[in-house]
Amino acid sequence: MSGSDPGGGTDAGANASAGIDTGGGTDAARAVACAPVQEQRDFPIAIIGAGFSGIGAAIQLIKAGINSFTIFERADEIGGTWRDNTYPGCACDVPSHVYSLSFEQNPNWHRRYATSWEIQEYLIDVVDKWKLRERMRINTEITKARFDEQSGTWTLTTDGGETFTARVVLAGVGGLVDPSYPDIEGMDEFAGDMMHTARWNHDVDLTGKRVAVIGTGASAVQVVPTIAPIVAMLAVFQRTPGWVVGKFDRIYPRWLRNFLARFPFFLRASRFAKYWVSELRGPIVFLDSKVLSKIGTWLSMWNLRRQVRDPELRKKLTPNFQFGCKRVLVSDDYWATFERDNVELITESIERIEGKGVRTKGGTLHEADVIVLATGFKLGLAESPFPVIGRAGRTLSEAWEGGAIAYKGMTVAGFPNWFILMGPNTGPGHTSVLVYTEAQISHALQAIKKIMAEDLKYMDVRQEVLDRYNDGIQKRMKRMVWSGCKSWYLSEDGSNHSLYPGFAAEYVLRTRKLHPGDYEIARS
Ligand code: N01
Repeated sequence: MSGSDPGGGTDAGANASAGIDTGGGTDAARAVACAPVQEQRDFPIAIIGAGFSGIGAAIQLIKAGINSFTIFERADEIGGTWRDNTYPGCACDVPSHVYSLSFEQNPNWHRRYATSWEIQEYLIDVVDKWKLRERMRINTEITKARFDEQSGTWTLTTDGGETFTARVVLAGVGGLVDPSYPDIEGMDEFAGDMMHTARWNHDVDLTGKRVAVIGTGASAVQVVPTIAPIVAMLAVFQRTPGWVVGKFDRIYPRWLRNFLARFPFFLRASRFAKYWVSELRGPIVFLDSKVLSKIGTWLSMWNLRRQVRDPELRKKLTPNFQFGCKRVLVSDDYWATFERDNVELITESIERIEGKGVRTKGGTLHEADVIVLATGFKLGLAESPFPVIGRAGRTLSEAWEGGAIAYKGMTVAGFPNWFILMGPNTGPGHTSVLVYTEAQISHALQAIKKIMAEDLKYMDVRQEVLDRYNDGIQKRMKRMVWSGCKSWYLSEDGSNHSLYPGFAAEYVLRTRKLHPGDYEIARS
């Protein structure tokens, strides 16, 4: 991995003169900074979540010379998605040279699309390099956050009943974290093993077993081809077929990895090229354009034709919604798996689950020893992750009654100094989410610097600024392809509070500069 010296704190001198705590700022800050971090209860900055966004934010704080922060992580290890998703075949579906932190680029990816364990190892290496564990409280779930207007501080309560205070909170709790379990009758009756892809039970050996997979989304297209060769029988229950394009994955040979490590310019060039290829292809995936969708459809149909010869099977696997409407799936071998003798595609709806397997509407019982639920996630960024109580006692859930909205995906009126990472309308359907996350981190960092340098009590985005921004986002949504079908992108009422309707580059430009006028500012 490359990157600047973690101990260095690049702008420490400049920030100290601006009043930011670099270990030598104001008295209060100095006292805070001098206490061992594990004993502290009061922080200028708290980060919630030690996934990609929390880790990225912590590094950028350190690089800016801001050392007084802590990270709360509810699990016993860092990594978020990449700690939790360990199902066979789990891998990134965005090229790893782009799906990694720009300030911690990694020449050592073993393949174009890294496996989940390699991404998790990368994150652990980054955390160790920056000594972030010293600033972390693992096994500590934040269960409530309350803002006190008088002091301009957030009080965070943990599952253990402890309380901590912070001036600024960076909430990096993730968008797709908690598994979504289907509501199928008889789930409790199943006599075999049942597991969700996002909570894989590695004690269950699938070798020679009859396995039923429910769901055919991004997780299924990875797990199905991986387990098919080892199981006795695989029944895949498809409710809606998805568009699948070729992955063209490949192993990066040692000489190439050595070359990229030796000449980081080429590593950056690879990232740059992959980023722009995905950006330029973006409109095919997100614009509601018949012409562009045709290109996507053609590419996917070509992929189907090269993988499946049986016309009946092809028909069953062909989606009937516009390309891009649901997340486009990426795989070189998912469709081909259905040509195997031990794999069956079941398109009849599920009636119920019974002790011996899955019964479909026509009355057939598909016997199984193991059921795998590849049924996706609850959309975390559509709702408050835990009670968050802002100014005048209003909760974030109340503020989001009509749908989750945040100014530039980060700040909500009435919740001062609370910055969401991977917040509403900041997900991409076409490129690496980390491009957005990094833009949010640098935006929040500008606000933090201002708050600390000017000793502000708080910055609270103006309601009218937030509303205007959200109106613009929702207006643009009408030109996007996502409303034509049902997917996790959409809330119950059909509105989209998850994806950003445009290019990543445009979002980055839009968030590049903090405009203090957009915020109500309270001074100490
Ligand atoms: O979940 P999904 P996922 N009966 O919601 C079906 C990210 N991700 O875990 O389409 C029967 O896409 C449901 O059917 P339908 C990525 O952003 C990334 O696969 O609603 N079926 C669907 O087929 C992705 O978009 C990677 O009709 C039921 C499936 O379950 C997101 O996570 C890897 C059902 C759920 O598909 C979610 O992907 C994996 C029921 N009751 C995931 N309920 C990377 O590589 C649901 N389904 C980075």
